[in-house]
Amino acid sequence: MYRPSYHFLPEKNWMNDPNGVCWYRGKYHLFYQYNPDCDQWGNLHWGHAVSDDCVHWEHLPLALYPSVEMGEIHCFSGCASVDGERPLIYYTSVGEGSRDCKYGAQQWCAYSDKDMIHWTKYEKNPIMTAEIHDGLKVLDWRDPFVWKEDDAWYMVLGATVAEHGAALLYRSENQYDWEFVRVLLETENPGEVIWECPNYFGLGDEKVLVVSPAGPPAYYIGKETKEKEFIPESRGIMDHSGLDGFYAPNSFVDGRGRRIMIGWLTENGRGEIATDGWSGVQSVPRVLEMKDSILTMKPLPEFKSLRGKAETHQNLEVAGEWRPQMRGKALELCMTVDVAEEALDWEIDVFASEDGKERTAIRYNAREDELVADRSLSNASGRADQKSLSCKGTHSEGGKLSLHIFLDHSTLEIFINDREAISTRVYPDREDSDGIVFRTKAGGVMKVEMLEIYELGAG
Ligand code: DQQ
Repeated sequence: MYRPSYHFLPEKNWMNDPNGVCWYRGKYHLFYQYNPDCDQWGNLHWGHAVSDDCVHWEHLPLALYPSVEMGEIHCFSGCASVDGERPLIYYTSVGEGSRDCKYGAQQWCAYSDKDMIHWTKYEKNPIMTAEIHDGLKVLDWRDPFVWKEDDAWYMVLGATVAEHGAALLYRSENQYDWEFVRVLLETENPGEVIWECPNYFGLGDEKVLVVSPAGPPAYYIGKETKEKEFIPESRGIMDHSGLDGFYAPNSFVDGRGRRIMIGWLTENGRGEIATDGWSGVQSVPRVLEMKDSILTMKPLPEFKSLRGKAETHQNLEVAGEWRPQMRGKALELCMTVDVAEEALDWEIDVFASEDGKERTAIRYNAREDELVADRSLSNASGRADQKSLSCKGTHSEGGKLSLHIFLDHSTLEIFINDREAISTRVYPDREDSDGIVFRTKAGGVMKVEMLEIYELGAG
């Protein structure tokens, strides 16, 4: 009932962060944190899948197993580095006791032939231990992200430094021997005691640092000096969900030069609903672009290939309640709503049962220019998490709000004005919770300039 049909997920068991997402020899590769034993976090391996279009995936054998004989019990998150002589995986190796993830994490490497299927752990692992920081106390040190620049290789790692989330920068001439360069950036927000899964890349004329601070993934846009110092100029939220939805995103550049990002759609919203042999979903991949120092984020256009039956409307005026004909639990909705009029609140129910008892409301509060995903009735039995998620300030310049929404049984991803998103999980229990309802308060008229609804086939 809850299992998505067009999102990526393994056949069974636990999955969390996307790892080592990359484009190599004409194919998209997706690795991911995976527990082959059960549907709970633990015993972390790296799962692997391959795709021609980043939409339809083929499962491949597990890529990384913990080297138990070397004291490793988890292969934590990391990246793939595919522009050297042979493909490499960099990841964080975690063990027990003095090798635990808080104090004793190490950075390890593995290599493969061009097939990317058989991975061998590098003979001289670890490639880095925390001693590399020369006295600087670095805790929860993990999640390597590597890129090549000029004739050198660079890596950022996430950590806690002096109780602050931080991203640290390293350099290597040969991919295996690394030196610590500096703390690239520390959070200015005292609530963020950790930064996980940093991604650092150039986009347009800017540098972007994306971090997962055990909350909504954030990004900094800034400039870099010749000495590789990062000077942030602005900060934004990529997705207003974090551990309630979209977390630990990983990005790469594909053969068409696009920066594509995939994030883990967590299962935390289940509340009292037990998992049933599987857990975790990967998001619809997002294309990132920079326009006038503004980061934009759009769903990967290849997802259009999944579109089936369609319903379209133009210049629709909704007063009271209106239901499109289309129903379903695997749908895409694109719309532009006129939000120029100040006091007009409205909502769109998705996953809505015929009697309205089970529904997820996507609500617009006009005065605050706020979009809310209200999960209070998403599961009629009340067993799932009912917390609302919201985006305050939708950047609806020119009085137009554009929403691009993906529904897939228990996933909800709302792209807001191509700039940010609310992505989360909902667990509708009823067969008939497949309706859509547009609603305004009495006297209000919601002006929908354009609405397209598509059925989406399996990925
Ligand atoms: N998940 C991994 C860590 C990472 C965290 C462990 C983020 O490497 O920091 O499963 O979700």
